[in-house]
Amino acid sequence: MRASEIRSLFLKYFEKNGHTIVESSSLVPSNDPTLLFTNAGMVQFKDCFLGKDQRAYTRATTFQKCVRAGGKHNDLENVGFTARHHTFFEMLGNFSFGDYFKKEAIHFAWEFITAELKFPKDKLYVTVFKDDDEAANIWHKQEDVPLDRIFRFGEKDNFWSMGDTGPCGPSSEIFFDRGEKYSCGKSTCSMGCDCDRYLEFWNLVFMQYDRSENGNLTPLPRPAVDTGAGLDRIALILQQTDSSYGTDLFQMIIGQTAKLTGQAYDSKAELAVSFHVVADHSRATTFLVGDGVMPSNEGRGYVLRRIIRRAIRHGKQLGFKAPFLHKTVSFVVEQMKDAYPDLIEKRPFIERVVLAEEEQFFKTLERGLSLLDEEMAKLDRTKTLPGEVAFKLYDTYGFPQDLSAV
Ligand code: ALA
Repeated sequence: MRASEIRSLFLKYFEKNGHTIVESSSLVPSNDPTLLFTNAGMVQFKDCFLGKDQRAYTRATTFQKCVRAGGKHNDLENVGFTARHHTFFEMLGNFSFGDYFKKEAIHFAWEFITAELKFPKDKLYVTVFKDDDEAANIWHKQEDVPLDRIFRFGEKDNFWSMGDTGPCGPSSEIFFDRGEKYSCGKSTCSMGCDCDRYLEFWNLVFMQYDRSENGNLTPLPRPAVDTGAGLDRIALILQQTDSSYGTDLFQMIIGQTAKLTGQAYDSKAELAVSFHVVADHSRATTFLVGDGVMPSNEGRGYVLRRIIRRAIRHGKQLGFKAPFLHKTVSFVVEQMKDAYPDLIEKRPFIERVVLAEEEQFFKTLERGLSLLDEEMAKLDRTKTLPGEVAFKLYDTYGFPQDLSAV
């Protein structure tokens, strides 16, 4: 099943179950100074959860553009190294604003996964918040999930908050066991292990509280539901690829990048990391610039600048000697324009902004990289770059710290 089919199957299923289809909001949250970027599907509904906004509907469904780089949910440094982390991704979601709660949320998710997507039940596991007997009972009694497939975890894994403040609540996650082949091989590897075997692909948050700046939790006016499923992860499972980079969301972008640089792509070779980083960061760059974020030295613009520079650094590994990112972002537009038609009109602007940023950085890149190489050659096996070198790379050559750390 192609990603485009997954998107529409999801929306259709929830529409059939009384949800209003709402468009993805911008990556720049409107009127929310507490967040750098839209990092989840619920962001555009924050005030609905808080009871400050009344809509014509109490059930909604979306596919939402998200960026998790900088801020509370930050996956930047994992990108390229795992099968599943991205700076930009699309989150499928269904939401209830004081309408249904745990029973229905669990039922919808399970029915969609097992009846519509047809995931085999014997590959699925669920988790609940440690004290949430109610959710555990619903999984077991209502959906027949065996008790030994229901795990309980604490705050870190099963309590979700959008940021340091705002709506939050206990959560219940659904995992797919990809099999022994993807295990890290450690004797401790079991459900919940951070490796690529047990893939968390869906999160149900039972929104119950508003967290204030001093950490106090105030009950929401009405309990609500916020769910999120990673489109790329569902595609990975259905298309049975090694990582999300093997899915149709990425293959064309990677294939075209390989053609452009003249290097073959092999998902198992060391160079694959650089292909993945370039593809991931090209997506984030396309959508961020498309939503009006400009590279700069502060705030959102600085996160974008870091993403662009990291992509260029990896592009160098792939053999690019001149600006290329303005071309890979155009592959992203090709790939995504059916789902996000506004990209067609924005394309010349995105390419212009990216090219200007690339040209500027390429000027200092070579010199910075030779300094970095020289210093790396001096390092022993601890591989710690002295602070003053990292600072010089930043200050003189515009290398953000995470770029030197690649
Ligand atoms: N808001 C929840 C998440 O992002 C669903 O995981």
